[in-house]
Amino acid sequence: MRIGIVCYPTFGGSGVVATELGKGLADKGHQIHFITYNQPQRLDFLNENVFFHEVRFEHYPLFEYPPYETALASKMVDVVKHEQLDLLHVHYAIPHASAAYMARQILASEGIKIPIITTLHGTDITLVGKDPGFEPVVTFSINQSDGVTAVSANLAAETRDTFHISRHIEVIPNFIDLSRFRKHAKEHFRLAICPAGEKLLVHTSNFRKVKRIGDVLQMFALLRKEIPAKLLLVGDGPERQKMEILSRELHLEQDVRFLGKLDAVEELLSVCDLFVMPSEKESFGLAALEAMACEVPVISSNTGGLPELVIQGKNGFMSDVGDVNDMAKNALFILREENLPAFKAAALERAKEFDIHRILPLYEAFYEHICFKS
Ligand code: GMT
Repeated sequence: MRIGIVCYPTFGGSGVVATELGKGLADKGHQIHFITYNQPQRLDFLNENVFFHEVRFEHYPLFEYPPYETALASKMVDVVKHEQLDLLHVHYAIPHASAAYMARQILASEGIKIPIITTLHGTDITLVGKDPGFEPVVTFSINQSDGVTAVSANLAAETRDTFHISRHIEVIPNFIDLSRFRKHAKEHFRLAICPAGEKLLVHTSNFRKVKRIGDVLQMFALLRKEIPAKLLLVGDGPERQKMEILSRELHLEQDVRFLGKLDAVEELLSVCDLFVMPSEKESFGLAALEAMACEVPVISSNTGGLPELVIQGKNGFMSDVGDVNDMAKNALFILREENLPAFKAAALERAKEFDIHRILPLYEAFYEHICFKS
């Protein structure tokens, strides 16, 4: 098939999923056309089936808010026409689903049919989408998409509830490339950070409020009173500076390192003992799946789609949002010498259930179903 993929090209989970999906489909012989404003972060390879179309437009002094959606819809029209696409698959509803609707209407007026699939990733529904400033357009464009998928059953249910939508939403979970996310032998790095054999905890995110990084630090402060441990914080975003200050206030600066954005996060995860994700909301928790694939168990909140990934007491533990005491207690349990190996093994076993080779066929089947129906 010839498929147009529209996504955010940044480090965010939705962009990562869209890019990895495109790569996987290209490997299976589909022709993939990425349409976005920058080269997607993980599109750093050569493949004869992958094309990148940059959304560009001239800035004009009148535009206090650049009309990205108009430029994106125009680019979609252009690519669908000239590359003879069979399908447009947009990731993250805002503003991709409404831009796709506009493109489909323009193409229809010229006698060209193009089905649209929208994949919902989380904050496009749970945080931004339900804002009254966006809600009518989000509801309309979800209803108008030819097919809609969500990355967890919880997100599908929340979408139906929030937007009073009764249409079918196909649940296709996120996935992982186990040839990249696996245990890498980087013990020298671990030795440098934990010279006295301390336990190593890690959190990766875009440092937004929804991630509750303060809870990571609070829980680590409790844990460190009991055992020697170090914490790595990977990523960057609006909360970073506040968290650096909090880490000093909690007297953790000797044991906490802020590493900023990292490309080869799998190499770092490989040497860690425990991943911490205490988010307020998490539609799926791709970062936790990446950790599991590197044999790292997870301490998380029991929110959103996380219960569809974490198995209580097996590959990790979930606690109520904000319950840092329970998180610290569970972390201590997992990190005990007699428990850690079983949790690590269970983390990998769970990750294997989300192997890209299992999930890609679900997308292909859904594409075929929607194209046949349209
Ligand atoms: O977590 C974020 O803030 C980024 C966001 C995104 O759209 O890039 O992530 C969402 O999509 C990911 C990929 O499907 C999911 O794994 C994350 O759980 C989800 N984030 C939230 O729901 C907060």
